[in-house]
Amino acid sequence: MPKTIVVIPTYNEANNLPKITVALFDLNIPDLEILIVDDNSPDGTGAIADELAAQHPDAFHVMHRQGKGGLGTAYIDGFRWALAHGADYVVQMDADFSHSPEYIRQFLGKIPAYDVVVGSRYVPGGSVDERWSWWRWFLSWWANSVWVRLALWVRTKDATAGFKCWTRDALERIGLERVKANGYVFQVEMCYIAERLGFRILEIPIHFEDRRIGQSKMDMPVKIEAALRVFEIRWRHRTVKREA
Ligand SMILES: Nc1nc2c(ncn2[C@@H]2O[C@H](COP(=O)(O)OP(=O)(O)OP(=O)(O)O)[C@@H](O)[C@H]2O)c(=O)[nH]1
Ligand SMILES: [Mg+2]
Repeated sequence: MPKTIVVIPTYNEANNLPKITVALFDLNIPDLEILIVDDNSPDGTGAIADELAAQHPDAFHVMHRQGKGGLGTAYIDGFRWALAHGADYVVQMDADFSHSPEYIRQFLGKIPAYDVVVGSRYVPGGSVDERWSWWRWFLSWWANSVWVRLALWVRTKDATAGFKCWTRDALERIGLERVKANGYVFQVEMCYIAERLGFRILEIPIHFEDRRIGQSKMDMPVKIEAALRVFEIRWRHRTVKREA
């Protein structure tokens, strides 16, 4: 049986963590384990994760980091841990139910025929929260379907997607030490390297729901910074090439 490790970074997800854990274990996927990467969340998410680890000692693990270190490094640390602990497949997802655990079965059904499966909002059948204003929808569509595609020439329709399943081999070939982005563009950087390396990438449509608890932090300065950082990514990986 291949081993699947679901890596979930958390910062102040005390209310979501127990629920997402139940939802994941209820999938009854054999050999599925969860790794939480918590950054000493002020709301006590780390202690809740420790309780869950005590309840499921073989299948639930926690990495405690000292303070808010950002989503990108949380994923890199989590991926490294997953590889070191024998994962064949690594799923990345948020704790806030924007990424419905229901899709994981579909992801695993397509792996390992693909190197990475992406839960995509912008392929036919994909959608975003009905509560999004047209302006928010337009900005997100423009960022993904126009800006990133033009700036980086990526073909992936949802280059900022954060819900993915990687094979072990794909993460090893990426070489996690070369991934440097830590904010919202972390997902774009991973996508760009995957395309440069010629990975077989499959986008599966998902419905993306907004977090139910808590407020979004994606304000305009953060968006502009992310938009400009794609050039940094292009420069950094200019020599990365598909292996023969
Ligand atoms: N460990 C860690 N986790 C983080 C950090 N920042 C965000 N996260 C987690 O990463 C996932 C995605 O972050 P979100 O805050 O949901 O980002 P978002 O979906 O763009 O924004 P929202 O609209 O607030 O949902 C969630 O599970 C967060 O708890 C961080 O600095 N460290
Ligand atoms: Mg979110």
